[in-house]
Amino acid sequence: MPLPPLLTGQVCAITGGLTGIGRGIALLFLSHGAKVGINYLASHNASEDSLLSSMRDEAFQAITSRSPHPPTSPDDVPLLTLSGDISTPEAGQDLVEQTVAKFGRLDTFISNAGICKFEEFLEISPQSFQKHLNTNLSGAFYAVQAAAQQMSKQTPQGGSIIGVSSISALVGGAQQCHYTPTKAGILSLMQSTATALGKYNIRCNALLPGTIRTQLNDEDLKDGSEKKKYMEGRIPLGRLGHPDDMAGPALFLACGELSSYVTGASILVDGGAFVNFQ
Ligand code: RM4
Repeated sequence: MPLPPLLTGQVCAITGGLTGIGRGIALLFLSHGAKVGINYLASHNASEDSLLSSMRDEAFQAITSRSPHPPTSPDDVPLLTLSGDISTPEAGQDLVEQTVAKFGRLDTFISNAGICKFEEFLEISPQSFQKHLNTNLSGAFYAVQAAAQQMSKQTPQGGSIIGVSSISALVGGAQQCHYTPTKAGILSLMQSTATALGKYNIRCNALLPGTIRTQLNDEDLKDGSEKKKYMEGRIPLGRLGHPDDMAGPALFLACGELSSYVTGASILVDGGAFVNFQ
């Protein structure tokens, strides 16, 4: 028996929502009755048009499988898609403003957009370092600030902010020296914003995905590679994660009925990898 819709009428916005973890969360939230705005980086994916239209179709099916009153066609799915480069302050503001203009308010905001290019530390250029910092950490800061400005002024006041950090906030990665500090930064951002925003009834929490198979690690974890075999071997649940594995924990944090006293927390979703030392 599927769960009943848990986010009926809620408005959510997600950065980096067209692919990977962001897309998985957006689809589950839509199926639970939420209205969703997503941001994505234009032309970042060769198949952008087909990703956009397949998302509407998948959302339509997901909603139909759960809701007693599904929309009549994929065109009626309450999904807003906006392109924008999240490393600029304007992209986060635009996502918040347009989501509110279309759906009326903002209940949950998920800062998810991120990049990771696996590179040897001795070869990381200043440009590559800056790009990781600007997209992953500055982008999260600007977008979360825009979301919090909206949530603090709306009636009823408040909301839930989720920062997609990583197991990489807690452990190192030899080819991720430009990336892991940004993920530690997002964890820290959620801790500080939780303390700053409690007075506005805004909860802030970090999600820490383990090794989730997405386009970020397409090359690093390609089928048949030693690295893929190694990673699968050190995960007690015996498999890499799937974007859908992140969606349930995000739903918990979005749903006030389930998590109203949870703020400043972090949820590690890694199949047990972190604790599996020996
Ligand atoms: C994660 C973690 C994973 C890696 C991705 C790209 O945060 O380090 O192992 O595959 O980043």
